[in-house]
Amino acid sequence: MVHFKYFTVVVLIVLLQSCASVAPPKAVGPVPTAPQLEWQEMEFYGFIHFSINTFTDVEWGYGDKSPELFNPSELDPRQWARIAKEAGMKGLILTNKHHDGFTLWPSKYTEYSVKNSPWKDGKGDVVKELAEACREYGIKMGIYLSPWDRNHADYGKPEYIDYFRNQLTELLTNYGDIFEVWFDGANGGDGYYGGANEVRTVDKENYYDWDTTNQLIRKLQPNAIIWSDNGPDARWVGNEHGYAYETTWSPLVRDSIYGGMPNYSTKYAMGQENGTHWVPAEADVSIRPNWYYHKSEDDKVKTLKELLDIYYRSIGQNSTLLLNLPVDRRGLVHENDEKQLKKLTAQLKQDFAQNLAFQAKTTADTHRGNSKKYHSDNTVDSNKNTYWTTDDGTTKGSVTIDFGKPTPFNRFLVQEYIALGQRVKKFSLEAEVDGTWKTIDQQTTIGYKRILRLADVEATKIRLTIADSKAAPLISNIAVYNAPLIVDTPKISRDKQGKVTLEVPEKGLAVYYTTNGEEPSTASSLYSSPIQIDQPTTLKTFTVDPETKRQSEVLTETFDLSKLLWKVSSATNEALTEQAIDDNPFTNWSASKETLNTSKIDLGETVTLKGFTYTPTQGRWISGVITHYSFYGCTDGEQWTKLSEGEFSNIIANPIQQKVMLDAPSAVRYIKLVPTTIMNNADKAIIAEIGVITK
Ligand code: FUL
Repeated sequence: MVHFKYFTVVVLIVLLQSCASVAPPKAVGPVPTAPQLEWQEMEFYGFIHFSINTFTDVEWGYGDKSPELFNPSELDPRQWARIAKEAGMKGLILTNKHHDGFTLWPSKYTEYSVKNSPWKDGKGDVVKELAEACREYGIKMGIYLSPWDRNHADYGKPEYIDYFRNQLTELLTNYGDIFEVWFDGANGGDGYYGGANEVRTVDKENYYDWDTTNQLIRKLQPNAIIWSDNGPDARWVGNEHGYAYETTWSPLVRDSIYGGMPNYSTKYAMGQENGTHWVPAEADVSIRPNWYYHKSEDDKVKTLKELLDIYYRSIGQNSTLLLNLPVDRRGLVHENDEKQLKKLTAQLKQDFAQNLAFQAKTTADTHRGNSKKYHSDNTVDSNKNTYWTTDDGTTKGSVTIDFGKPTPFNRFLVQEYIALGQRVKKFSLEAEVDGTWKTIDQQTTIGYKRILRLADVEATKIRLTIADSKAAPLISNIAVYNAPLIVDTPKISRDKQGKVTLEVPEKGLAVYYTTNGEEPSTASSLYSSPIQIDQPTTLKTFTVDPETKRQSEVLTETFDLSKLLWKVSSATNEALTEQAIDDNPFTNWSASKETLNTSKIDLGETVTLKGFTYTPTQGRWISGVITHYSFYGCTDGEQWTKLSEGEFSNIIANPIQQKVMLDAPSAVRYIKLVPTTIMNNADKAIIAEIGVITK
C-alpha cells in the first residue's frame, strides 16, 4: 500500500510538473482576429438579392429604370429572417444597392431610392425592416453595397467615392451591428450614369482607395468582416457555384490581389500555404440559377442533392457558405425555395445526428511534452478550445480513436485549432476493419473544418495521420457520423424508345411506383430497371431509405405516346432535328420559321390527336422561344389542316412545357409546329421538345 501511495504521488507530481512546464505552441503564419474567428464559426448565412431588377426581370440593371417600378405587394423581411433562422443560417446579407444604383433605404444622397417608389408611399426602408427582423429572430445582418453604380452621374470620377462612403456611413451607422460588408468585384462598364449612357471603365486597383474606405468601416463597425476578392478579412472563393477546393488555405497573398482582377479565380482563390494574411474563403451561390428572382426559374430551384453537395464542398472544405434566396415581386422568399431549404435542413440534421467519436477512447503516437494538456482526448471532448498537438519541430503525428466495437460510419469531420494558424498540408484516414488497417482517404488541407464524405465503412478503430504540416499540427476536433441516404424524389426521364428511368439521388434507396393512377406505397412495384411506357400513362413514384424508413414525397408524371416510331423530315436536311423528338428537354432543334413550315413530324401511325405540347429551351439563358404559333396536322403528309393557332401566354416569364388542347379531336399522322413570332424576333426558334396529347 505504501508503495502504491508513493507511486501515485510521484505520478501526480510528474503530471503537474509537465502541465506547468509545457509551453503552448506559438502561432505559425497569419492568424485570425477575434471577429474573423467568430465569423468563421457562423459557417452558414444567407444572401438576399432584391431590387428594381426583381420587377424588370434582369440580373444587372442599367441604372435607368424608374424607381416607381419598385412596388412589392407584401414585402415581409420577417419572413426572410424566419426562413433563414429555421434553415440554421446565422445571418443575412441584403443587396442594399446593386450595380443599378437603386437604394433599398432612403439614402439622403440620392433620389434613386425607395423613397421615390410607390412602396409605402416612399416612406419605407427595407434595410430597417430587415435589421429589425434579424434582431427579432436572433440572426446577424450584413450589407452588400455595390462599388459599381450605373445610375450615378459621377461614377468614375473622384466625387463618386465620397458619395459611396457617405452611403456606407449611412448603412453602418443607422441599422445596428453589421457582421459583414460585401464588396462585389464587378466594376465598371456601360451604364446610364445620370443620362450620359456611356461606357466608363475604372482603374480597379486604385480608383476606390480601399484603404481609406476600410478605415472608415473599422471606425464605424470595428467587428464587421470586410469581404472582397482580397478581403481584407474574408475573400471570394472564385466561383459562384458555392464550392471551395480540396486544398483551401485561409492565408492569402493579400497584397498581390485587387478586387475584380482578371486571373483571381485560377491563381489566388484557393488561398496559399504561405499566404501573408488571414483571409478565409466564403463560398457564394444562389439557390436558383440566377441571383435575382425570375418567375421563369420557379421550377429550377436546386435539388436537395445539389444543395447538400454545396454544403459539403463549402463548409466541409474550409469555407463559409453564403446561400442566396432571391426575394420575389411580392417581397417574399418563394415557397419553392423554402421547400428545398427545408429539405436541406432536415437532411443535415440527420447527417450530423450523432457524433460516434464523442468521448471515445483515444491514443496518439505523441503528445506535446507528454502533457495531458495536449492529449488526443481533446479531439473528442467537444470543447473547441482544447486540442491535441505534438512537440515543436514535428510536422507529423497520428491520433487513433477506438469505438470499442465495430461501428458503421461514412462521414469524418476534423478541425484545426486555427487561432494559432492553419498548418496541416497532408493527412490520411485509416480504419481498422476486421483487425486489418486500411487507408480510406488521403487529403491535403483541413483548416477550420474539413468533412470527408466516405463510402460506408464499419470499423472498430480509426486513425487520423497528419503526414505533413507547416509546424506541429493542432487538432481541436474529430467527429464521426453515419449519415443516412439522401431521401428525395427520383428524377424521371423517358427516352425516344419509351424507356422510363427513375434516377435516385443516391444508390441504395428503394423506389416504388404505380402506373395505374393509384397512390404508391411500399406494396407497389419496386423499381429495378427502366419501365416501358408507350401509351398515355400516369406514373406516381417515391423513394424510401430501407434502413431509416424515411420516405420522400410522391412525384407524379404524366406521359402520352412514346416517340418510338417518330421521325422528322426536314426539307432543308438540317441536323439535330431528332433532338425535338428525343423526349430529352435538354437537347434542342434550332430552325427558322421557313424550315419549320416545310418540315414534318411523322408519328409513324395515325392517332386521334386532342392536343400537343411544346417545350422551349431549358438552358440558363432563354432564347429562340416561340411565343405565337400555328399548329398543323394531316394524314398524308401533304394536305395540311391548321388545327390550332395562338399564343403561348407567359412563356418568356415561365419557359416550361406548354400544353395546348385542340378545339376538337383530329385524326393525324403528320404534325408541324410553325412559329408566327419568335422571342426578340430571332431568326431561329428553339424546340427542345414536341409532344402529343391523345388522352
Ligand atoms: C456578382 C454580381 O455581379 C451578381 O449580380 C451578384 O450580385 C453576385 C453575388 O455577385 O459579382
